[in-house]
Amino acid sequence: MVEVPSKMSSIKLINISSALILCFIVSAYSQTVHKKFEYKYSFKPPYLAQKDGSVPFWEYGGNAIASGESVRLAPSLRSQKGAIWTKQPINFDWWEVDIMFKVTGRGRIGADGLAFWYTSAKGEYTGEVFGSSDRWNGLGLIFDSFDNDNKHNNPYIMAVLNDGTKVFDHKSDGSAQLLSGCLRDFRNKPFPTRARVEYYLNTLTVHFHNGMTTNEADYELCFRAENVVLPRGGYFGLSAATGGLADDHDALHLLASSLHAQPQATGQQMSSAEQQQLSAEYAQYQQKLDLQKEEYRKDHPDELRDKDDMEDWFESDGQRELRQIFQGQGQIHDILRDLHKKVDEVIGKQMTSLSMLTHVYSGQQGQLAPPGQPGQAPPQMPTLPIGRHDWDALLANNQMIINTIAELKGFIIEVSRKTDLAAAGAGAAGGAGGAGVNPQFLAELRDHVLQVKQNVAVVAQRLPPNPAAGAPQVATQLSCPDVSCVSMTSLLTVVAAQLMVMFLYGLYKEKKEAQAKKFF
Ligand SMILES: [Ca+2]
Ligand SMILES: [Ca+2]
Repeated sequence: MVEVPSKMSSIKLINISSALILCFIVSAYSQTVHKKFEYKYSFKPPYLAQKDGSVPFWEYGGNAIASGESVRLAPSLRSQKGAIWTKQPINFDWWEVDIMFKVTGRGRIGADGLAFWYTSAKGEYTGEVFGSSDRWNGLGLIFDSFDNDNKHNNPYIMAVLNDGTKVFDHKSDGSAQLLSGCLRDFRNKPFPTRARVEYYLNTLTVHFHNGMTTNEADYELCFRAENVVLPRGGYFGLSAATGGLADDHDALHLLASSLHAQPQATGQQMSSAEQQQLSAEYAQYQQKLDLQKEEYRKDHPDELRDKDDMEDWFESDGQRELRQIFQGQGQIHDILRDLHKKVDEVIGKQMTSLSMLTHVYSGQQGQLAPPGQPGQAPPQMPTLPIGRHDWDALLANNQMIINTIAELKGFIIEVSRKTDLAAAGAGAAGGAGGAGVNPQFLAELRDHVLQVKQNVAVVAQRLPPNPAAGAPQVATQLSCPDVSCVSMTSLLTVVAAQLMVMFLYGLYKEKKEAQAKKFF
């Protein structure tokens, strides 16, 4: 009797404690990670590249071209290589990098791919591995488009660690060298694809956004690897290469953040000298930009207006249609994701209820099983949820009610039928008293009256003051002086009135039921 609640409470306790531990871990983890955006190791539009083509804090080479909106690491021409690297080595241990890129090409398959690097030294622009040097020291996160080993497992995303000695095995797509990876298609997506690389406390985590939407929530885990040791003070880089087949490889942004266990107050700690220098730099850039804009406007007044007009106000039918399709698909995707979440919730709740039910039921079974304990009180019914025998009882009750209602209905129909017959008989006899009544009906009535009289007589016999009251014999005009006697006519009247009331009730009920049926 005490066992079920104790079991329940112990399980609840375990659940609560495990949830608490999980909460603690999650909150500890999320609380301790402090992110700080590192603009000196990032690039993003607009004004990604300046007028002279340089990207602030970055240097690029090979066939790479930087514009205001993106860096084309390798264009869709044969055997191109290009890369972009941070100028300064990274001065923090743990980091997160979000890369937005597009790999697009006309072919069903493309080549070669794109790579993100964190290496102890910048790569050569003439290197052999996706636009960068082989035998690197550090991490290469490679987006390999082309299936060299013909195992139908590309495009593939993989992390390859190197200590500066290994040569990347292109023939096997690095399948024997990779740390971890995931099979994801990143080519020709409606929106830019994204990768979020996190390196924190020697754990490397890569999330990938497949570019089917622009929703920030659509990152999926590609892999997580622990005990990853990368050299300190490395450089971030992005590179790409084409081969016989060629895609355009565009990097749209690279946003780097440093990750810290303690909150960073560097914003306040920044020396005033550095602050002044930075604001001076910013003002200088702004002035330069305004000047250049002004000059450009003066030089090409028509071109600018035309260009603006064309680009801002018109779109081709195809573009419009595509845009609408993508918008529609995006909405469908959002709704599907919501539905998915809700279904998950429902399934979760169902599983919980099911396990609770099973637990309670098995607990009851276990208690009822041991016999030979007659003195024991019956097991206490748990308040929630309802046991199986409750359901059985409920079902039985329900069936009984249905049967009773059916019987009542039959009875009422019969009564109403008889009343109709009686009324018809009375009408045929021209209202001549009870003479025209159906004989069968009369006989039944007589029978009933007889029964009533017999009952009355039995009661009268039992009454002590007048034990001499005669026993009822026949259905004639019997005088019964001790009991209040009822004459045949008055009895008939009462019975007829009763029948009338029942008939009316029957009619009323039928009507009500007919009305109720309309709603089902
Ligand atoms: Ca390959
Ligand atoms: Ca392959």
